[in-house]
Amino acid sequence: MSSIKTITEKVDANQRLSFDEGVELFKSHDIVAVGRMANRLRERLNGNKAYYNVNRHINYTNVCVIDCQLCQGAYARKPGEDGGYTMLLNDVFRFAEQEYTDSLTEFHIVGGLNPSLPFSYYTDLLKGLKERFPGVHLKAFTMVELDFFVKVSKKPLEWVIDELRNAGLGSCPGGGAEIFAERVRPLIAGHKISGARWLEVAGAVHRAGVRSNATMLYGHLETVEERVDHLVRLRELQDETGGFNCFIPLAFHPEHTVLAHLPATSGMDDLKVIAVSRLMLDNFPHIKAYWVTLTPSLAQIALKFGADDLDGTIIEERIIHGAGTPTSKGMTRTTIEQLIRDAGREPVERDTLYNPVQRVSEFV
Ligand code: V47
Repeated sequence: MSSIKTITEKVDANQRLSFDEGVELFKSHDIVAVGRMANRLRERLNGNKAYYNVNRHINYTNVCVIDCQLCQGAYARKPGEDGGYTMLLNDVFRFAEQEYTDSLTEFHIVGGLNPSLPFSYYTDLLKGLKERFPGVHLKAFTMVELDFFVKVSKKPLEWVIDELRNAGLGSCPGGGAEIFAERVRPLIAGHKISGARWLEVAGAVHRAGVRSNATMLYGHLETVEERVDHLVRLRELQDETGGFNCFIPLAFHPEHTVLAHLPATSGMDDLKVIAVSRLMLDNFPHIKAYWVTLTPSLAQIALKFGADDLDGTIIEERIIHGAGTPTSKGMTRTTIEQLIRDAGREPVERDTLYNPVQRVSEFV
């Protein structure tokens, strides 16, 4: 078994950590040592920069045929159930117009698996948004949605990805990964696609030249070994394709879900997940501290524990707010930049693909 000292020496020598070392890091109570190690690697990769973007979320439907314990009731509704909604395309465009400002660079678009929508809904949605907002990057559809589109269209996955890209898809968000391990995945994600399928779809997306993100939902029924397994599987795919931009650990919010009896994650665990993710995912360019699940204060501290990105300004995130996260629904650029500066980091507004955004005007 490696000690924290041996692991530190490996990290400093730029050597890859093993599965067992990942487990060892999760089991350590020395959060300061683990955090310092992750911070050194983060500074080697990203210097003093901390990234954010100006984005808005569009959740086009909450109707979903999957019986995920983590989402049903909190956000998702079964077809025909009270509280379900599906936006007509014109409603999507009207909503986007309301949300749009000159400083917006990304729409983050995800929804439930709604069997009443034809595949053309998704391509028309992208085309309609691209026509109206040609300068805004469309980060749309998780691997779970892409797999569903294959079933809806009855066409190969590669065809689905091509059609979406031709319609304006810029990249894909990292949702739906949950936790890959076969034991625990069905306990939180019902009949959602397997971890192996999620990775297969992500591989096809990357091979088509489209970049994507990856997430891990933690703080429910998973073991630390299952967390490390998730990270190692992502690291292996990234070795193969290089198509992941960023990794986002998502702290589980149990409120309003069928897992409401579970305790919320602790600050120690949240910071440890950020740090261990940074250390294990040595081939991921960015680690995002998602302020919506962590709270802005903890996300700020995470910038010293391995994270280099805070996600965006977001107004109206529905999925995790549906499960009771206490954070506000949006932040201004000024607030995000201040959080970053107060952490001693240099704020960099980025676009979805991490190119710096140059602003000529004052904050909007
Ligand atoms: O896949 C669902 C998670 C994800 C809960 O790619 C929950 O840039 C906590 O993927 N408590 C959607 N989490 C969000 C997501 C995301 C967020 C920000 C940026 C990016 C990106 C992606 O939210 C779902 C699921 O894993 N989730 N319910 C809950 N109760």
